[in-house]
Amino acid sequence: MDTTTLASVASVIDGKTPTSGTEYLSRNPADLADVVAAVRLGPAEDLVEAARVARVAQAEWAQVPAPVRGRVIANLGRLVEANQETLARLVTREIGKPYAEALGEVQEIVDTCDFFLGEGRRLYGQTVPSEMPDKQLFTFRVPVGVAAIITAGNFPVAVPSWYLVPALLCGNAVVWKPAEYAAASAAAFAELAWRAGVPAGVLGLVITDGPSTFDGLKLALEQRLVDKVGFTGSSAVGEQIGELCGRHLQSPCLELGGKNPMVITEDADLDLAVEGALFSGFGSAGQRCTSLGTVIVHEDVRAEFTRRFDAAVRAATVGEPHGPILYGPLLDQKFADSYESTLDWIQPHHTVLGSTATGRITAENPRAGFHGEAGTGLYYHPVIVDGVRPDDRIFLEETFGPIVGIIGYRDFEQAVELANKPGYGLSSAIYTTDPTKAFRFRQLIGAGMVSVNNSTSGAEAHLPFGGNGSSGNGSRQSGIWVLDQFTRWQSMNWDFSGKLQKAQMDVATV
Ligand code: UN1
Repeated sequence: MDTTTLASVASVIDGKTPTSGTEYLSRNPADLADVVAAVRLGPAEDLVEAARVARVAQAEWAQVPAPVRGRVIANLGRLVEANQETLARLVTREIGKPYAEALGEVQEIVDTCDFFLGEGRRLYGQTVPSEMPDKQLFTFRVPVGVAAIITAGNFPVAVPSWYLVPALLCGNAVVWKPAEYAAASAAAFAELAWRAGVPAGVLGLVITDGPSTFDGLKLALEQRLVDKVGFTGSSAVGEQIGELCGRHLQSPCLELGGKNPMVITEDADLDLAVEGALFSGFGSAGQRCTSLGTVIVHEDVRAEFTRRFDAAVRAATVGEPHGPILYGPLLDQKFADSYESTLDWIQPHHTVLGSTATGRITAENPRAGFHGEAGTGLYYHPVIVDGVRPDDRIFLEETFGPIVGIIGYRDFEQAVELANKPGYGLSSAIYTTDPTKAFRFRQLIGAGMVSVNNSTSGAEAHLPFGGNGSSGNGSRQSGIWVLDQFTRWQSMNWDFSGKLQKAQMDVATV
């Protein structure tokens, strides 16, 4: 895979590139002068056309035996593995993800392919007993049809693979709309999928901006060209997508934001908790949906935890993504702009304990540009906000940046109540040496994912991934559970008695 020549990126529909559109420059956030790709943003019609093509191609793809589709997924896994470093380098260059994390991200695709390649030989249905003699009941998984997958750019290839791989394996066609600021990474991944044997019509790549995506999706749904929508992104946009799908009686797969809490009990191993808070609060510059939002720490250990956490943050390096860093720049200018407004909320009434690589307390300036020349990259200091209050925006809203709040608690039930308060329900963590508290936390927390003595981020690719409340509609990705998103159950009953046996009426009484 040669990504150095990937200078222009556009929609690819049925193997062809439409020509209309406006130009957007995908820039390296570590060095804004470095243009990664000229991205052509197509009109809403691109999405409709891709869905039209997909509708036709899907009928044929569904006839390909599932084990053969599994072979295609196996090919994809092998190709991604063979191109792991090239793809990771492109991801790092395009969104500033630390190279070590980018390698891990690409590995997540390989893991997903590993998991699903064998599923082609299973996709089990069931045989079910009937209430009547000489009659047999069955269930089958059937593909949903055409899936429109709209993904974010913070995980520009791994999270899309969570949708694409199972959707294709199950016999669906996919129209994929990646984030425009990560379009080059997406195009490189799609290229590998086509090379692996996914037919051109079965996977369409659509590069449009937000409003055109929404318009295109609306039209495609109205024309009954899309049967399932998968969306990873903000809760606000997720609500709009949910509303649109609901009008067509569809239930989308929504993977939205998070304000993920970490409870630290009085008996916790504080060094372990500091490590977990550092990784999940500041890894990927806090731009994971699973990033840590607020530490909820017992008052007996709060001062000590805060001291150690602050020291760890001060010791960490922020900077060039290929260096030995904790995190690099923010993803893109629009994320930097929105993070700037978060910094505006916290300024007036908080003690800001964050620090820079050089150890300067950031209270005076938790703003950009401390690595390299000012203005060259979208770099931000890490910020710890001690003493957040339960009705503060910083406690309630996702920030998607390198900022972590701290709040104290006295009573365990109160800690769980605080953990649930923001109304998101994606990931959560508890650091404790008391198994009773760990289980109690698991029972009471509203999150889809719970870590015990581990960070809120870093989910493995074969457990159900997803959230509740503002984090999603309860749909789950990853592992076998995602099959329920991309197949529908069909039941069959077969009466071989040679007479009409009426269910509920002709049943033998005992
Ligand atoms: C996301 O940020 O959308 O659990 C997904 C994690 C990753 C996935 C994050 N494996 O941190």
